Amino acid sequence: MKFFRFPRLGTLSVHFFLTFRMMKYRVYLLILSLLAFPFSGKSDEVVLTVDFSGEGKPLTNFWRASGFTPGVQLLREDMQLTLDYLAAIPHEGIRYLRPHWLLNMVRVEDPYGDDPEYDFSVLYQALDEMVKRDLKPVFEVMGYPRILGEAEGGTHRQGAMRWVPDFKKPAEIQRWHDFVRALVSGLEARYGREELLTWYFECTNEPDGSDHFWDQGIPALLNYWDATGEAIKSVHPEYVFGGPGNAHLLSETFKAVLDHAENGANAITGERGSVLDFISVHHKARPYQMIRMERQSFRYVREHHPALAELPFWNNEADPTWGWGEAMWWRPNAWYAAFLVQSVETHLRLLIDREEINYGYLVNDHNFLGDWYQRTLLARFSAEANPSRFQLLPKPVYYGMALLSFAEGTRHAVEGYSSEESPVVLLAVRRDSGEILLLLAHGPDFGDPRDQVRHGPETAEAQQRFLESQTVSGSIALTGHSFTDPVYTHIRLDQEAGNAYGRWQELGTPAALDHKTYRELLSAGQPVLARHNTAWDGNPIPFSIRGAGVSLFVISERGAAEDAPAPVIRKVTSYATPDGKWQDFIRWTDPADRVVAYDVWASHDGGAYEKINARPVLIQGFAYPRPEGVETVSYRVERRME
Ligand code: 8U8
Repeated sequence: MKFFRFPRLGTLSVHFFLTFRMMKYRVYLLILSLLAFPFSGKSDEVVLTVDFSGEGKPLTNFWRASGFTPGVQLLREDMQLTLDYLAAIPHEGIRYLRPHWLLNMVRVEDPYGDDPEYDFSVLYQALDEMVKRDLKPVFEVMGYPRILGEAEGGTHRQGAMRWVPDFKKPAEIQRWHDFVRALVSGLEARYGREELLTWYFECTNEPDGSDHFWDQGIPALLNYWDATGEAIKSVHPEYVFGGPGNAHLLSETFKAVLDHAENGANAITGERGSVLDFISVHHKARPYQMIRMERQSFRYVREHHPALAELPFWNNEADPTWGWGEAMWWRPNAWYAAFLVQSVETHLRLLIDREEINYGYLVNDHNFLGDWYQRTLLARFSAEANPSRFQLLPKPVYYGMALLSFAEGTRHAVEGYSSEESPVVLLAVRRDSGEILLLLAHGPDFGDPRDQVRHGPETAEAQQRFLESQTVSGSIALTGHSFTDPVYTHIRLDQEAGNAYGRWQELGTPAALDHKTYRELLSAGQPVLARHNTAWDGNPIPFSIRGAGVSLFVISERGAAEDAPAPVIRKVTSYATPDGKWQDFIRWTDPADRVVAYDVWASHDGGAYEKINARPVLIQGFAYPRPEGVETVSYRVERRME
């Protein structure tokens, strides 16, 4: 059995000079972990059944989003390669991005004069990077223009003198209104009305969170709200504005915004009520705990503001815990991918079905730039001497988003969970293509994902041991389908399959990656095609997952994708690597609306085409560290049938 050690944990077990207090603390921790994991080594046997004969319920991807901060990172090349990766997730599996502080990119001269001029060019440059990849913002109206020239009356914020209105003063509220109107009109002129109708505008992030986000109190926030909402609507009444994206469950700010939206005196129109097109909250927890928090927030709305209860309800920072930058051992592992699937499945089963919530978007804030242990989709490697050059390795959480992207169509009920809070969940979907998709996730609850930050490495080790001792096996029985010559495909992501982090550890945790290692780790991280278009006899499909994992089973009619036109390469972008070489990212689209595995072929300097992927590619993109000395490369992408 492979045991993947967290490198920062290994050395800490032997300490000769423990103080008495530390000893006491360790004994306490030991007792705590024994109490927390009384059933170590649990092995579940589960028989799941799905009947596809009924109509099912429509399922569209309501989790196709991510977030990061600050927005100015869009101008960095490592974020741009990250965006290439997001755009390569099939079926627009990530379409929306929610960056903070976008307005810090705006510049203004003479903000207090009669006719202030705003310069949006840097903001446009940043948004262009998203829009050209078909990514759309959840546009938080957040941040403050930087003052050019004389900055009299400005406020020092985020490294510059900025125009920060006092939202208690009517003249400044009006000025902010006019600024937001100029902003949205400018966006409309640049990107078009049709495009903006697909965006979302949101208030400033977590106004009940730290002062860093909002420090003017609730009455001023409500004035900001009116000015922002009315300005957006004045450009087009169907542009969407919502919030409040509160950090704390049922906070005063959350309640005040709801009350103001329904009953408040509007600071701009003088009428009753304010704009609120969707309600957003931030509840970060393990899936079943997260559901309880969202249920509490939603029930508050239904009870106190029934008029708002039909609005789309979002959790747009639906992470396992807060603290994106703090190291957590489970982030490079399949548990985080399983968490995503569990989160989607529990939202459907326990909130959307039971509470009849009009659910908006479930957004994980997981697109930060950082390492294996931080809240990132890709682990970043770079040389200290040249931080603008980098290599990126997709983590299981990235491929989790990719596997989830296929889950659209009609969903069918699953029977056979051992309890309502089952550690193994299944999404059963019939796609419009006719494929049946079974997305199975095993994400055992190992305790609080923050415990490593609170209690240190021993707790993390205990959690990891517990997780790895949990296995589940069983089968999925299907009825009510009508295939004539079915085949099935099995894609795995777990401790053995798609574990680039594990391979990186076996290689001795190199801080810098040479080209060969980079290529090897890119390949090791890909989910594994355990079976591909294998005849299916209709019998229950067996599964087995040790530790955390995600398994995607796809059942389809044999040869169904064979006649579809070939995939089309959309873009090849070159980025420098830390060792002075080049990597190309090849991105394509595929007219076949199916779960497909690809091969990528390259011709170097006009030579014969050779296959450059060691293993089948399951996304619509491929990073290729180019061999040294090669000047031009042409690419071709093919669907793999066998
Ligand atoms: C300390 C803290 C507690 C909490 O409940 O929520 C927080 C949210 C806390 C600190 C920061 C905070 O900011 C949001 O969450 C961040 C995070 O790292 O979890 C980021 O994901 C977000 O950008 C930020 O909105």
